[in-house]
Amino acid sequence: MDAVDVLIVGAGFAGLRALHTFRGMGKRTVVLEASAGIGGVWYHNAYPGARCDVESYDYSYSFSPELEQEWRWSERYATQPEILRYIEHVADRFDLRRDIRLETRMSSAVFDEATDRWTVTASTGQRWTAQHLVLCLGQLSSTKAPAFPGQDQFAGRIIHSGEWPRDKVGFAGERVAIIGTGSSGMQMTPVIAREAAHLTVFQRTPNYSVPAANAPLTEAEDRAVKAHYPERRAAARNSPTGLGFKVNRVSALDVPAEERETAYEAAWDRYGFGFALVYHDILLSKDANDTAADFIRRKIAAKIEKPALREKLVPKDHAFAARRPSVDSGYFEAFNRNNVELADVREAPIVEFTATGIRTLAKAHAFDTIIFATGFDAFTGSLLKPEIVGRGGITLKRKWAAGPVSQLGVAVAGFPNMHIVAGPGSPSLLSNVMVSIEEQIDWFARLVRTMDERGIGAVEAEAEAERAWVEHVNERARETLYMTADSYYNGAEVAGKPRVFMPYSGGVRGYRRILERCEADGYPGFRLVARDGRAAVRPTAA
Ligand code: N01
Repeated sequence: MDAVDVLIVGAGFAGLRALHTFRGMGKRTVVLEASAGIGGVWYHNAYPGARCDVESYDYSYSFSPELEQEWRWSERYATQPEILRYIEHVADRFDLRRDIRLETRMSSAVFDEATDRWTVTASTGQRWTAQHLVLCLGQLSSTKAPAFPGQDQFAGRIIHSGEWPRDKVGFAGERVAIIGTGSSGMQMTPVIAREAAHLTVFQRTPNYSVPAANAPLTEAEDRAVKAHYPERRAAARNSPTGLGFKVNRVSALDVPAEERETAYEAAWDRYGFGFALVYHDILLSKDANDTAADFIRRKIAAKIEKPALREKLVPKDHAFAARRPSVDSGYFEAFNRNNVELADVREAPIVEFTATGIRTLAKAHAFDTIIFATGFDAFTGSLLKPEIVGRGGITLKRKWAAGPVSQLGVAVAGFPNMHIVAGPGSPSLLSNVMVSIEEQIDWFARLVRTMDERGIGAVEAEAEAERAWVEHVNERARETLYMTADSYYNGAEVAGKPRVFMPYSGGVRGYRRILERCEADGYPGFRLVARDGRAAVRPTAA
């Protein structure tokens, strides 16, 4: 059994950053990765059209000015292959691979109260002990696929967007089905439509989308960004979303309709997600939201030639951005093609899969390939897959049976020295997750340094603090429209999942201040236990 200081689970963006940081502190560090390659979601979501919906310059590491200057992004929104190349480059440039164990899935982690260390067992049978367990498991890494009657009978291929095969999948001459119209379904639709003989998109809930306005990055743009990268990073960190957009303090309801229209028009086809920030209350007030939603509906409708399709594709049943909207490149326009068909499963539900395709209440469709773009068991799915056993034999599954609870989204009472990156209770998927993971990892690193300096063997969230944080997360969510729609933000994506709001909606800047205050005040809400005696110690406030 190998002994390390820090054991990291997951070799995506977060895991690699954690490895670089902890190893840089002189810690013996190992990363376990279940897959055959590094990259996390960017390894698995290799479907046609997959690309980031955060601008490339912002969806990248900020820890190395040299890396920032060297790497040349080719497009405003990078494609999946380019992002994976970036991740591979980072792994090589910082010599990370030697401490990553691929095809090594953590099956269990058990905390030993006598030694304050975790014993981690992998699918390969290998075992490690570690003082710190850093969970970089991803928020959208546990795929979710419906089980339709007759699914096994289907003679063609079934592929999930989040488990895309490593070999190139071709669709030339094929009849293809896509089930699901979230970001994955919306991104792949126009690309597969161009290749396949026929494409049928099965839609349950029409989704809002704003245009990506993707474009190649010119040399001049690249030089301009690189000349001011620190300022750009600071703007991202100090914006609510981590995307660098300033919030307009004005209410959508306080300006005349024509002025509002002009403002929406200026942001449309330009700012991607930034569209949601044109007015500060778009996500806070239903009336304000209606103004933005109405604008988007008109824009979407104008792209769709057939009136009957327009009626079906335009989102109506939820507020804009209450569920995650998409940032698309030609999704709605794809339905103007002769080879693309919409199957509305609310109108005609899927009855069963057959040997040749899918039978709905309306008709039998024949397919060669069926793609599940049906999403993920978000936030908690991958954290609850392994058996994680804390003090007194309590499992994380049992502790979170009624929904995830944590202190500041980073630690769980009963699970000392377990550090969760971008998990529930933190801004996570409501932010540019790159900003969130780097800030959390740096915070963990400073916490570990403090522990070393003060002879502290274990740090653990206090149950009372955890209750207060969960209440605060809910309080902030109640100020928004997020709970007005069923979504993976609130556990509605999986039947039987606890219906609680998962991410922290107080923004990355506000969240960072809370973490920094906690650190400056000597970690209130955490119990720090000395390595030798068993006495709790409290580092003095900075
Ligand atoms: O998954 P989703 P996704 N029958 O959960 C439908 C990130 N991401 O993979 O809405 C029929 O959003 C479901 O219908 P409904 C991003 O954070 C980022 O698309 O539940 N349909 C929905 O339409 C994103 O939000 C990028 O009614 C069924 C779809 O499947 C997140 O990943 C790109 C069904 C699932 O949508 C997840 O996106 C891609 C059923 N039984 C993804 N079950 C970037 O650009 C589910 N659906 C970076």
